Amino acid sequence: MSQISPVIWQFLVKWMTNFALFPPEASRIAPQMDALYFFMVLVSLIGLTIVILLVTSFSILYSKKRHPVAVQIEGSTLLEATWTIIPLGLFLVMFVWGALIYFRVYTPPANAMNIYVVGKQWMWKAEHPGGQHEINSLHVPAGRAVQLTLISQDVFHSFSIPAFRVKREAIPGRYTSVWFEATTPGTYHLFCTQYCGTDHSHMIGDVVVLTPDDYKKWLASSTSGASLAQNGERLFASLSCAACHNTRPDARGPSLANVYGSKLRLTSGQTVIADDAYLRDAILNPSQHITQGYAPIMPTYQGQISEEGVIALVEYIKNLDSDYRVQQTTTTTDLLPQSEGKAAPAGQNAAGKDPAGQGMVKQ
Ligand code: HEC
Ligand SMILES: [Cu+2]
Repeated sequence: MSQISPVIWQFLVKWMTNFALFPPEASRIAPQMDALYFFMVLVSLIGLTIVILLVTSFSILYSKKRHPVAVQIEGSTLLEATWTIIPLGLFLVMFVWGALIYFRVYTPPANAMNIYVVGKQWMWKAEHPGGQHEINSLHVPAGRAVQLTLISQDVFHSFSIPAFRVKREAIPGRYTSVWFEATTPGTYHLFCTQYCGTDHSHMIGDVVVLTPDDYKKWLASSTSGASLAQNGERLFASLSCAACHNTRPDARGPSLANVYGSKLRLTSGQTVIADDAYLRDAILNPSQHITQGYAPIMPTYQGQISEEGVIALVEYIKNLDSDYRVQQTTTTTDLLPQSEGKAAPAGQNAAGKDPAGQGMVKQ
């Protein structure tokens, strides 16, 4: 007997770690998520125990041998109220608790650093603001809020990091986001958790959590020479966007400086916030929402720009402060991880120019 139990124990431990049934808790949200999970397991176990006890004791107490003649019971309001209200209370606790965690997971803090992730059959491509890109791996610093902006290039995928307890769908045509703060340096699994075709099972990778110093080193060693915003600047020039979007007084399109995060009034009377998703849509489906005061002359770029290209353009527009130029310093690593919030430092040339003076309708 004493021989067997350590063997079973070892087997259990090995099984738990190797089969990843219970992955490590490597993000800030993970222990909170697990607490709710354990609470639910506990409630279920208590419920199961009560049911089993009642079934066995009743079948003994009220067996045909002891009670040959059945007695009809007409019901008890007290009893029914009890077994309704107690479970209702328990389920409401789970609901509120779950909702609180849900909102926490899907509301990134304002100072989160943003990494774009593009899913496609069958790989994950990550794009860092400094221009570093990687496939089926994701390097992030520990102790810092990281927001992922996800999109798919083809079908639905789902991006999941079990050790962080986060998961989010990557949807074609729409940005979605999720955030986490990794706590422990190490390498963790990354999965696509939505069946997406033949090689779905190969759509896996590693999340590498580095200390902030190592992360800086990694950024420096994997730089591609140009930041996302700079790639966007190049695309902006080569697609002739500047023919309409420029700083000339007779420009045919609105100034895009400072447009990110602003409120735009549309000809339909609606007001919209120009977030990432809106910028993407403004480039691909311009006729869907015309900014007030402008003619619907912007051509669609649907099918002409890759998802990575759109990301670069969006990142470029996000970093335009007053002029159609991004700072050269955005090339490298110094934009991360100290600078909270915006990826690129604000331009020095911000002085004096009022972007709203360009005829942009802003509230
Ligand atoms: C033929 C002129 C023209 C070209 C070329 C053009 N645009 Fe536009 N763009 C406009 C006009 C006019 C609007 C405002 C009306 C509207 O919303 O469609 C606009 C709106 C936008 C908006 C929404 C922001 C706002 O304030 O309304 C974005 C973002 C944008 N353009 C980006 C681009 C990008 C990126 C390119 C190049 C890939 C581009 N545009 C090429 C004329 C143009
Ligand atoms: Cu997939």
